[in-house]
Amino acid sequence: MYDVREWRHVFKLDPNKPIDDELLERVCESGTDAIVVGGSDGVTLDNVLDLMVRVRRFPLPCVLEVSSLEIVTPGFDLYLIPTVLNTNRAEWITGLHVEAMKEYGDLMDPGELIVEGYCIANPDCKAAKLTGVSEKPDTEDVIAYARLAGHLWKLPVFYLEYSGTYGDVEAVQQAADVLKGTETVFFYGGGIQTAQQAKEIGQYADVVVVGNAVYEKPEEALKTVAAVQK
Ligand code: 1GP
Repeated sequence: MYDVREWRHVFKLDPNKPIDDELLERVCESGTDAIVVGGSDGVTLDNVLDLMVRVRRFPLPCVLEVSSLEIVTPGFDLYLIPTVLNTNRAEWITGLHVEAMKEYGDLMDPGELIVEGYCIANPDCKAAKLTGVSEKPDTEDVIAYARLAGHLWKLPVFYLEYSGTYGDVEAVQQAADVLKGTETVFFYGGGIQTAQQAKEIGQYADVVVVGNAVYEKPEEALKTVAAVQK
Protein backbone atom coordinates (compact mmCIF):
# COMPACT_ATOMS: atom_id res chain seq x y z
CA MET A 1 0.00 0.00 0.00
CA TYR A 2 1.22 3.45 -0.83
CA ASP A 3 2.02 5.73 2.06
CA VAL A 4 1.76 9.51 1.73
CA ARG A 5 4.10 9.84 4.70
CA GLU A 6 6.93 8.80 2.40
CA TRP A 7 6.20 11.38 -0.27
CA ARG A 8 8.10 14.62 -0.89
CA HIS A 9 6.73 15.74 -4.23
CA VAL A 10 3.67 15.19 -6.37
CA PHE A 11 2.47 16.54 -9.68
CA LYS A 12 -1.22 17.42 -9.77
CA LEU A 13 -2.57 16.99 -13.28
CA ASP A 14 -5.81 18.59 -14.34
CA PRO A 15 -7.98 16.25 -16.43
CA ASN A 16 -9.46 19.32 -18.10
CA LYS A 17 -6.10 20.44 -19.53
CA PRO A 18 -4.45 18.80 -22.52
CA ILE A 19 -1.03 17.23 -22.05
CA ASP A 20 0.81 15.46 -24.85
CA ASP A 21 2.26 11.97 -24.48
CA GLU A 22 5.84 13.15 -24.46
CA LEU A 23 5.38 15.60 -21.60
CA LEU A 24 3.22 13.14 -19.68
CA GLU A 25 5.98 10.55 -19.96
CA ARG A 26 8.58 13.00 -18.68
CA VAL A 27 6.33 14.02 -15.79
CA CYS A 28 5.62 10.41 -14.82
CA GLU A 29 9.27 9.42 -15.09
CA SER A 30 10.57 12.53 -13.33
CA GLY A 31 11.04 10.79 -10.00
CA THR A 32 7.99 12.43 -8.46
CA ASP A 33 6.29 10.32 -5.82
CA ALA A 34 2.79 10.26 -7.31
CA ILE A 35 0.48 11.73 -9.87
CA VAL A 36 -2.62 13.29 -8.39
CA VAL A 37 -5.48 13.67 -10.84
CA GLY A 38 -7.60 16.61 -9.80
CA GLY A 39 -9.03 19.98 -10.68
CA SER A 40 -11.91 22.30 -9.87
CA ASP A 41 -13.27 23.08 -13.28
CA GLY A 42 -14.60 21.00 -16.17
CA VAL A 43 -13.59 17.75 -14.49
CA THR A 44 -15.73 14.89 -15.79
CA LEU A 45 -15.70 11.14 -15.41
CA ASP A 46 -14.60 10.88 -19.04
CA ASN A 47 -11.57 13.12 -18.77
CA VAL A 48 -10.63 11.59 -15.39
CA LEU A 49 -10.72 8.07 -16.87
CA ASP A 50 -8.79 9.17 -19.92
CA LEU A 51 -5.97 10.63 -17.83
CA MET A 52 -6.00 7.67 -15.43
CA VAL A 53 -5.47 5.21 -18.27
CA ARG A 54 -2.57 7.26 -19.63
CA VAL A 55 -0.86 7.67 -16.24
CA ARG A 56 -1.39 3.99 -15.41
CA ARG A 57 1.21 3.02 -18.01
CA PHE A 58 3.90 4.29 -15.65
CA PRO A 59 5.01 2.64 -12.43
CA LEU A 60 4.06 5.26 -9.87
CA PRO A 61 0.97 5.78 -7.73
CA CYS A 62 -1.97 7.25 -9.60
CA VAL A 63 -4.21 9.05 -7.16
CA LEU A 64 -7.60 10.69 -7.55
CA GLU A 65 -8.42 13.83 -5.62
CA VAL A 66 -12.18 13.61 -5.37
CA SER A 67 -13.70 17.01 -6.04
CA SER A 68 -17.19 15.79 -6.94
CA LEU A 69 -19.28 12.65 -6.67
CA GLU A 70 -19.53 12.32 -10.45
CA ILE A 71 -15.86 11.48 -10.87
CA VAL A 72 -15.66 8.68 -8.31
CA THR A 73 -14.43 5.58 -10.11
CA PRO A 74 -12.43 2.48 -9.25
CA GLY A 75 -8.95 2.03 -10.66
CA PHE A 76 -6.86 4.51 -8.70
CA ASP A 77 -4.28 3.52 -6.12
CA LEU A 78 -5.49 6.04 -3.56
CA TYR A 79 -8.27 8.56 -3.15
CA LEU A 80 -7.60 11.92 -1.55
CA ILE A 81 -10.77 13.31 -0.04
CA PRO A 82 -10.68 17.05 0.66
CA THR A 83 -12.61 18.58 3.50
CA VAL A 84 -12.40 22.37 3.56
CA LEU A 85 -11.57 23.57 7.05
CA ASN A 86 -12.01 27.27 6.36
CA THR A 87 -15.39 27.37 4.67
CA ASN A 88 -18.69 27.90 6.38
CA ARG A 89 -20.53 25.92 3.73
CA ALA A 90 -21.22 22.63 5.42
CA GLU A 91 -21.47 20.68 2.20
CA TRP A 92 -17.72 21.13 1.71
CA ILE A 93 -16.90 20.04 5.25
CA THR A 94 -19.02 16.91 5.64
CA GLY A 95 -22.11 17.28 3.42
CA LEU A 96 -20.81 15.81 0.17
CA HIS A 97 -18.89 13.23 2.15
CA VAL A 98 -22.06 11.93 3.74
CA GLU A 99 -23.66 11.70 0.32
CA ALA A 100 -20.64 9.78 -0.90
CA MET A 101 -20.95 7.37 2.03
CA LYS A 102 -24.57 6.75 1.10
CA GLU A 103 -23.76 6.16 -2.53
CA TYR A 104 -20.41 4.38 -2.35
CA GLY A 105 -20.04 3.32 1.29
CA ASP A 106 -20.48 -0.38 0.59
CA LEU A 107 -17.98 -0.35 -2.25
CA MET A 108 -15.23 1.63 -0.55
CA ASP A 109 -11.95 0.27 0.69
CA PRO A 110 -11.19 2.48 3.69
CA GLY A 111 -7.49 1.67 3.28
CA GLU A 112 -7.46 3.58 0.00
CA LEU A 113 -9.05 6.75 1.36
CA ILE A 114 -7.10 9.67 2.76
CA VAL A 115 -8.80 12.75 4.12
CA GLU A 116 -7.09 16.06 3.45
CA GLY A 117 -7.94 18.99 5.70
CA TYR A 118 -7.76 21.91 3.30
CA CYS A 119 -6.98 25.44 4.34
CA ILE A 120 -7.59 27.53 1.23
CA ALA A 121 -5.35 30.56 1.50
CA ASN A 122 -5.93 32.17 -1.88
CA PRO A 123 -9.53 33.47 -1.99
CA ASP A 124 -9.19 34.19 -5.72
CA CYS A 125 -8.56 30.60 -6.77
CA LYS A 126 -11.24 28.41 -8.31
CA ALA A 127 -11.38 26.08 -5.33
CA ALA A 128 -12.08 29.06 -3.06
CA LYS A 129 -14.89 30.32 -5.29
CA LEU A 130 -16.37 26.84 -5.52
CA THR A 131 -16.34 26.22 -1.79
CA GLY A 132 -17.22 29.72 -0.62
CA VAL A 133 -13.91 30.77 0.90
CA SER A 134 -13.86 34.55 0.54
CA GLU A 135 -11.33 35.66 3.13
CA LYS A 136 -7.63 35.08 3.15
CA PRO A 137 -6.60 33.42 6.39
CA ASP A 138 -3.78 35.32 8.09
CA THR A 139 -0.81 33.57 9.66
CA GLU A 140 -2.57 33.17 12.97
CA ASP A 141 -5.54 31.57 11.19
CA VAL A 142 -3.27 29.22 9.23
CA ILE A 143 -1.61 28.12 12.46
CA ALA A 144 -5.01 27.49 14.03
CA TYR A 145 -6.20 25.44 11.04
CA ALA A 146 -2.97 23.44 11.12
CA ARG A 147 -3.57 22.75 14.81
CA LEU A 148 -7.17 21.80 14.11
CA ALA A 149 -6.03 19.31 11.48
CA GLY A 150 -2.98 17.98 13.31
CA HIS A 151 -3.79 18.14 16.99
CA LEU A 152 -7.56 18.08 17.29
CA TRP A 153 -8.92 16.12 14.34
CA LYS A 154 -5.65 14.26 13.77
CA LEU A 155 -6.25 14.16 10.04
CA PRO A 156 -3.82 12.24 7.83
CA VAL A 157 -3.13 15.33 5.70
CA PHE A 158 -3.17 19.10 6.21
CA TYR A 159 -3.23 20.81 2.81
CA LEU A 160 -2.29 24.47 2.67
CA GLU A 161 -3.69 25.56 -0.67
CA TYR A 162 -2.48 28.72 -2.37
CA SER A 163 -3.45 27.44 -5.83
CA GLY A 164 -2.21 29.82 -8.51
CA THR A 165 -0.17 32.04 -6.19
CA TYR A 166 3.05 31.45 -4.32
CA GLY A 167 2.34 31.21 -0.62
CA ASP A 168 3.38 33.14 2.41
CA VAL A 169 6.57 31.39 3.48
CA GLU A 170 6.26 32.62 7.06
CA ALA A 171 2.80 31.01 7.35
CA VAL A 172 4.10 27.82 5.75
CA GLN A 173 6.95 27.65 8.22
CA GLN A 174 4.67 28.23 11.19
CA ALA A 175 2.19 25.60 10.00
CA ALA A 176 5.08 23.15 9.67
CA ASP A 177 6.22 23.93 13.23
CA VAL A 178 2.75 23.25 14.57
CA LEU A 179 2.52 19.93 12.75
CA LYS A 180 5.93 18.70 13.86
CA GLY A 181 5.60 15.56 15.94
CA THR A 182 2.07 14.82 14.72
CA GLU A 183 1.03 12.07 12.33
CA THR A 184 -0.42 14.68 9.99
CA VAL A 185 1.42 15.05 6.70
CA PHE A 186 1.80 18.64 5.55
CA PHE A 187 0.98 19.21 1.86
CA TYR A 188 1.66 22.59 0.30
CA GLY A 189 0.28 23.56 -3.11
CA GLY A 190 0.28 26.81 -5.03
CA GLY A 191 2.31 28.82 -7.48
CA ILE A 192 5.45 26.72 -7.51
CA GLN A 193 7.08 27.48 -10.84
CA THR A 194 10.78 27.01 -10.14
CA ALA A 195 13.18 24.66 -8.42
CA GLN A 196 14.14 27.46 -6.05
CA GLN A 197 10.54 27.91 -4.89
CA ALA A 198 10.10 24.16 -4.49
CA LYS A 199 13.25 24.05 -2.40
CA GLU A 200 12.14 26.93 -0.22
CA ILE A 201 8.72 25.41 0.48
CA GLY A 202 10.23 21.92 0.74
CA GLN A 203 12.21 23.00 3.79
CA TYR A 204 8.90 23.16 5.65
CA ALA A 205 6.21 21.17 3.84
CA ASP A 206 6.40 17.39 3.81
CA VAL A 207 4.92 17.19 0.33
CA VAL A 208 5.25 19.85 -2.37
CA VAL A 209 2.44 19.84 -4.93
CA VAL A 210 3.14 21.25 -8.39
CA GLY A 211 0.19 21.83 -10.71
CA ASN A 212 -0.08 24.65 -13.22
CA ALA A 213 3.65 24.87 -13.88
CA VAL A 214 3.47 21.52 -15.68
CA TYR A 215 1.38 23.21 -18.35
CA GLU A 216 2.89 26.68 -18.21
CA LYS A 217 6.59 26.07 -17.64
CA PRO A 218 7.18 22.34 -18.08
CA GLU A 219 10.97 22.46 -18.10
CA GLU A 220 11.04 24.39 -14.84
CA ALA A 221 8.31 22.20 -13.36
CA LEU A 222 10.34 19.06 -13.99
CA LYS A 223 13.26 20.55 -12.05
CA THR A 224 11.13 20.92 -8.93
CA VAL A 225 11.36 17.18 -8.29
CA ALA A 226 15.10 17.05 -7.68
CA ALA A 227 14.86 20.27 -5.67
CA VAL A 228 12.84 18.59 -2.91
CA GLN A 229 13.74 14.91 -3.04
CA LYS A 230 15.89 13.69 -0.19
C1 1GP B 1 -3.65 23.11 -6.87
O1 1GP B 1 -2.23 23.04 -4.96
C2 1GP B 1 -2.32 22.73 -6.32
O2 1GP B 1 -4.66 22.41 -6.20
C3 1GP B 1 -1.17 23.25 -7.10
O3 1GP B 1 -1.24 24.63 -7.29
O4 1GP B 1 -1.46 24.81 -9.76
O5 1GP B 1 -0.63 26.75 -8.40
O6 1GP B 1 0.79 24.71 -8.72
P1 1GP B 1 -0.60 25.28 -8.61
